Amino acid sequence: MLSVIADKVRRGERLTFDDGIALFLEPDLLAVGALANEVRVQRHGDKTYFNRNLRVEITNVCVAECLFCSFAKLEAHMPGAHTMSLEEAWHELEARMDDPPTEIHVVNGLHPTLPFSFYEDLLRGFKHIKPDVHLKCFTAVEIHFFAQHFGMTYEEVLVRLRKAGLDSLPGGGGEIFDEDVRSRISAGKATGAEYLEVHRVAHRLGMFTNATMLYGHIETFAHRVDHLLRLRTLQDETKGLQAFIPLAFHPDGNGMKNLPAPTATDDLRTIAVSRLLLDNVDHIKAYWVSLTPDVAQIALRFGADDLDGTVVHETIYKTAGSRSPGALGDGELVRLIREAGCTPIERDTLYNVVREYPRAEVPEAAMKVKDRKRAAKLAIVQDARDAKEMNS
Ligand code: V47
Repeated sequence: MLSVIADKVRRGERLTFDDGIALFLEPDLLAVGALANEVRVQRHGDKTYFNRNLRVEITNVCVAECLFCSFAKLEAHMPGAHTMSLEEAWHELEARMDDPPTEIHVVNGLHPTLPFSFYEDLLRGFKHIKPDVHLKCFTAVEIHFFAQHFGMTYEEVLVRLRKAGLDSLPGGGGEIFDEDVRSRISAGKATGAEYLEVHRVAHRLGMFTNATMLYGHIETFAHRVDHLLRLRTLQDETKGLQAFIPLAFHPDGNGMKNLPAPTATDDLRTIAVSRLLLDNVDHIKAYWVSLTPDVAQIALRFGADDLDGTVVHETIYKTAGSRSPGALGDGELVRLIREAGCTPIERDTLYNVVREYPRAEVPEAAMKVKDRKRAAKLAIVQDARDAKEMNS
């Protein structure tokens, strides 16, 4: 069966729902990964992207009750509930202006009482501090909530936020589109159709967005394939999706804590199947916070071409049991990429190249200790030179 699918992929033929299921059931995981890597290499060669981004989670107060979420608090007075003031949020950026991020990624709970002007002021303030920072803020679920809560259409919400500085939408809130699964794990927020419609409207307005899928809980392979194909259909229509990010379920401290987390082979297979089915989406992200840096690095040879970014200050996965570090320096991301035999590219949010790093001649791990030390020293000197050049 895999050889039939491989022939289709090599002929540039579109894969079907049944092909997707067959890829999930194929015993030879490495062969599925190799096929996905072929597609990845055809699209991007060995280029592997990352960016310098700052995550800001303004509030964890949220009226939705998602079973998988360990981050949200239903009401503002509950222990652990927090909402930043605008000044506190802006300070997150001000404090990093020595080595500023190129992107701010904001994810919030659905807060019942913050006024719409709070979100507009938030964006304006960030742009005031750093006019060229890219603001990737508010998931489609949040945009749907704003529309309902403030009595606006999706278009009206997006137009007002764009005027205040919004540049693109992150992919959060995709979960699983299947109506039955979605109503069981995340009632009280945008449906799959509404999530897709927000993205459709954003694309129509000329914005780019990302999309996600939360896998490894109560859904089946059929639900995952269905999710991927609904995204592929949207992308055929709008071409506005930049990247797809499969998110591995983390069970600690949430309403599905009795379920085991997906294993590394499931993570790698899901990345590979996503690459193969989403033939019209350019980038597949191996989000290291969700996968761990180790699995994310291997995923770069299973179809993924992007590690997301430095992600300073993430708490959604931390509270759900992630053992990934809180942030990775660009040097660490570069090393992970190089050791996977790929060429690191620092990008901005829209995939413009900020800096291309040379590919490692010899994998660092293959060097003698004294050469590794020398290489590390040279890299530090080079980084310092580059930083000086960029600042002059
Ligand atoms: O929307 C919440 C998910 C998302 C858990 O667009 C969980 O570039 C696993 O969307 N286990 C937020 N997942 C993160 C996100 C994201 C990350 C990186 C890049 C981009 C992008 C977007 O995390 C939420 C939800 O779907 N999530 N709880 C959990 N226990």
